Amino acid sequence: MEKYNEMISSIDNYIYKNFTAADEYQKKVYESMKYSLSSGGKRVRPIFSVLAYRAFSRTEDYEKVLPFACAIELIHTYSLIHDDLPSMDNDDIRRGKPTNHKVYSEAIAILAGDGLLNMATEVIARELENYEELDEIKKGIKSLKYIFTSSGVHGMIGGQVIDMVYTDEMNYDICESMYKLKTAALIKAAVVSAGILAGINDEEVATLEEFSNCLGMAYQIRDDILDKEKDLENDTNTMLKYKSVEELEKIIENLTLRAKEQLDFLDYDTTELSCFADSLVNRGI
Ligand code: GRG
Repeated sequence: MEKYNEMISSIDNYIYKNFTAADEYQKKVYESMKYSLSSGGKRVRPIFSVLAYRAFSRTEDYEKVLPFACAIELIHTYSLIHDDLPSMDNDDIRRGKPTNHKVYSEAIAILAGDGLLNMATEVIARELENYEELDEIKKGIKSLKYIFTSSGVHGMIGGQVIDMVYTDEMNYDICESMYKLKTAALIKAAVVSAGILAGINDEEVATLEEFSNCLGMAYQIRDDILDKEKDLENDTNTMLKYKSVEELEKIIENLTLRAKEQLDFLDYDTTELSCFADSLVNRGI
């Protein structure tokens, strides 16, 4: 990940500049939001936004995608805070540190998650306010819509609902649907919203959706393999309940291949995107 350090600094600067002013009453919730934003996240989704924007706009400059990339990281962070709550996964530790509600209380953790989700909209709206060209405004709104649809009830939230509600009926197929929504949807939001902003057409959007779905699934399955011991201890619903590590390695390989085939259909230089995808699915091995 070292090669992305400069990009991560730009992303982080953009994120933290939203936290400049807080009066006494808001300090606690701001602190709680910043705690989870700065506790060691890899910034996978905003890196995807930047790489996709650079590829599909055919430019090196990525200033324009930063509000969208940053919004997706804010949404990702809220989802992790809420996922750890006693009423959801009830986790004490995330990224090797106490979870948000353990440090700031359950009430503040809920509000910090809400605050981050709200901030995601504010950041994009503030950017759109400065757009002047109609075509640019349309692309910005389409991109915004894509992000919030993918993270909503028909996307990430829907995946979390499957996780919470279908525990007893869980099987391989339900688990696959859950991964598609819970994990792949937000990765898809990052890649596709950046593509839309860069001006790709509907056919290219569909190709990128397939790329992101396959990659998001492979990313989650790699996560399952890496977290095998912990998940077994907590009886977490993962694909390891239905397939062996060897079978899952094969599935990762096929998904990655299918993801990269999609990039070959696109008439852009997607080398960086493909390289980042490889580093994610091969992490820890
Ligand atoms: C509460 C609405 C709501 C949704 C929660 C994201 C999520 C849905 C739950 C978190 C637990 C989980 C297994 C999510 C799957 C996605 C995933 C692999 C998250 C971790 O993403 P990384 O690896 O995390 O990018 P870092 O820590 O690097 O930010």
